[in-house]
Amino acid sequence: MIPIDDSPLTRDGKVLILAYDHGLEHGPVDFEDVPESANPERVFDVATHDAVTSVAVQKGIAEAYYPSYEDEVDLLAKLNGTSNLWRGEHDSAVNWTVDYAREIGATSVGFTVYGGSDHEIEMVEEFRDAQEAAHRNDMPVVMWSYPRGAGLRNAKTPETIAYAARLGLELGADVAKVKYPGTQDAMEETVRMAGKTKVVMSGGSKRSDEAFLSNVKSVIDAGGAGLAVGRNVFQRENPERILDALEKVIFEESSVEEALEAAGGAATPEAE
Ligand code: FBP
Repeated sequence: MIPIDDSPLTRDGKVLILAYDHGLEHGPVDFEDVPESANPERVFDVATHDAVTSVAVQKGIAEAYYPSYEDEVDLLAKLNGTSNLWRGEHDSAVNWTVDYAREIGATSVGFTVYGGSDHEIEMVEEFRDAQEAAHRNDMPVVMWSYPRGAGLRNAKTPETIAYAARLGLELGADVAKVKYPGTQDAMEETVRMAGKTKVVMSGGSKRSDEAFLSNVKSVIDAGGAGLAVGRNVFQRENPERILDALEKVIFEESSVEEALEAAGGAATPEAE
């Protein structure tokens, strides 16, 4: 673990990562509702919002688009990732090295570990190499800690999510990105298990402003550091609006109601 409170990944100790690796992980289906979301420039433009601490992308997007945004946006290199076309046991290819990510301008790295997969051992060993290389270069490491695999039942129970956060601490992640465990109490336990590793919630599929912001508020109230979010931002017609509200909840400790009011009132996704 390295001190990360002075790194661009954090603002006042909090984190809001805008994740945009969905074209690889899920495919074009994630861009269907808002066709312009397939254009990475739209997401980099959105990432210039003050609420966003870093944008997380894969190598190809970083190489092709980041040079135009390097003065305005902080880059988190998502080092591994696998397409939804892969039908085998959960695993993730390492697509770029820490050194190459640094050359492109990344200041932090992200790495998925599927604890419980038949490939857990190799994934953890790959994580070791990336974590050590990143820390030698003072780059924070975010673990996408997602217990998954054919032999793993109930991957989303609070106990499993707390275990996922603990994997982050044990394996040297500075930030563990986990699914929301369902309640604030469960989130508190998840944060407790993570010790000095910061915990951020994985955004998940698109839902209403109120439902999404309530989850985020519960993470902050539980001592979590924030959020790594993709679909709940880029699948909205007006991503800036939800970022205005997220800025209030994450960095200003506002209530959901105050945040929505500041962002111009509640809107369901359907009403956008
Ligand atoms: P979302 O906020 O859209 O869930 O994005 C976060 C993220 O971890 C992405 O980095 C990744 O592409 C996706 O979720 C993985 O989602 P899934 O849980 O379906 O594998």
